[in-house]
Amino acid sequence: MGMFCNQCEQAAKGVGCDIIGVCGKNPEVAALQDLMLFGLKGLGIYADKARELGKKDEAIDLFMIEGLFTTVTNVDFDPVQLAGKLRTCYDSKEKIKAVYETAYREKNGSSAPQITAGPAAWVIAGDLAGLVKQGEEHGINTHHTDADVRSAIEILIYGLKGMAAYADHAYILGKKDEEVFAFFHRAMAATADPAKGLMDFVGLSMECGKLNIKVMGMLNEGHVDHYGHPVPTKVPTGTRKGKGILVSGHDLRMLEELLKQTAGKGIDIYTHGEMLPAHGYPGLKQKYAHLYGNFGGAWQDQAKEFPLFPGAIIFNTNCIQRPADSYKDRLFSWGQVGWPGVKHIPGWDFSEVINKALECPELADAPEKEILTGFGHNAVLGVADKVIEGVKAGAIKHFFLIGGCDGAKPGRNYYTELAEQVPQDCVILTLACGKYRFNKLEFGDIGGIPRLLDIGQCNDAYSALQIALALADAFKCGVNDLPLSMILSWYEQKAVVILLSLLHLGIKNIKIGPSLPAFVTPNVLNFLVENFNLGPITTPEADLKAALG
Ligand code: SF4
Ligand code: SF3
Repeated sequence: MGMFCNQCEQAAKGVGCDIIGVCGKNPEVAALQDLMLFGLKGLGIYADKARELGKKDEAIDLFMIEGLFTTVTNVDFDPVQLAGKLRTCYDSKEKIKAVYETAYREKNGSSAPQITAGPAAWVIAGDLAGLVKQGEEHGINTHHTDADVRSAIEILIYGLKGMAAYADHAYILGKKDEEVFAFFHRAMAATADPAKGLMDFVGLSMECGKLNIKVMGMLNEGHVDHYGHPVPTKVPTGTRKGKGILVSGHDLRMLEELLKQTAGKGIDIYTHGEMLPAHGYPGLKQKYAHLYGNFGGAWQDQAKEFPLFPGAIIFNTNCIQRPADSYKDRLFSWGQVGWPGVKHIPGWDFSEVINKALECPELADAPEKEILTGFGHNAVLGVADKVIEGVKAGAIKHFFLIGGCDGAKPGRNYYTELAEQVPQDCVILTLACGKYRFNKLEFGDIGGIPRLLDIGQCNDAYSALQIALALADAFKCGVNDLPLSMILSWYEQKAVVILLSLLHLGIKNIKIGPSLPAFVTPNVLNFLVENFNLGPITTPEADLKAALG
């Protein structure tokens, strides 16, 4: 059985994983995820047509988002779980097809034209082996016969996957948007439309970037509505004596529920990876004293670090890796996450996780240094006068946004070296899990403003944009004219959609690394270079010189 996947930065040999995923995705799971995309195209076709006739179904809109999120790198590796979701995908497609056909008949007095081929006509196989076989017939290479068009389709689909993850978190916080729902369907339908060409997918990708700003804004609003604006907060790292649960992922609402259910139970809650910014929210940190500290580094260190955390561990989103036997029995998944043999918590009752934490040995009294988080746009713009004064007086010469995903490749040391070499009169803004490359280093401050400002999770790219737009406004210039350089690291598809958002805003001269996406063909790359001067990272020395020159 073969596979082909090139959606993330780890794609084998910089081309694609074709025997087994570097992430741990095997050919069976790869086929099921490919089939999920195929099914979602069919669902998108009918949901789009139904909308044209004024009909919609929120359960189906939500499934489009969850289905896409499921196929993000390091989310769902469980074939049985995936097979269940494929059944929901098929049933949803058939349901919205019926809605469309009824609406068509009501409007036109005749039956809707039947679609007899492609994803809209998909009939689900009866068992797991059949699903895998169907998935094998609908891999990435079937998206289009032309390599450049296929590349543009992949950019769009990966952008949609990233946006789906953010839209799902926003939905869980009660934020949803009709324009966003409609776009997911329209864009997925377009990827199956033979009449669409390269520039259609370029246009849809830019639209995806635009809507993703809206989605990240909704998520930001959801976070702020529930938990207040983040405030600069010192977070202990290491552990303290007592029982503990480690929460990894991005979902703050799930963390809140766990905090509620563990209150008074003598269990400390620790954040891992992208959950670190949770400590900055007053509605979490100030309300729940047992939200204690942050443990470990970025996602790729989990197999090394989780054995050192003796309590229960739960993933609410990416990035899960193959668990070692030493901690598999105290590991849990939630939301769209899945790994075979890892206990999945299907709803909001975390008793099993809590009981496991109480059974597990206590954590050691082993505190490490504190780190700072909580510099969302509200906090940074609260000291905007000081920042602007600093720039005008020459005390702050330049801003560097060094952010994005972390990963396992040795080339990612670039980001540590870059941060270390940023001159003393420059401020570093950071976000997402790439910050673990340097967030325990000392950077000092400039006139009371810390030189390293942790804006938050990857979705807080929204906050970074608000800061950049406010600075541009204060200096009466465009974002491209600011003394600001964006040097980004990418790994999975959320980084793809954030890049699309930056490109939609016309932001130029972005550098990305540690390597360029395998799904971008030379012609598409030329397009990006010509229009946006997007380029790969080189060396810290050369990139700093270019930025400051
Ligand atoms: Fe390979 Fe990345 Fe695809 Fe996993 S998600 S199979 S590592 S390209
Ligand atoms: Fe990290 Fe997975 Fe992307 Fe949210 S947790 S940024 S890699």
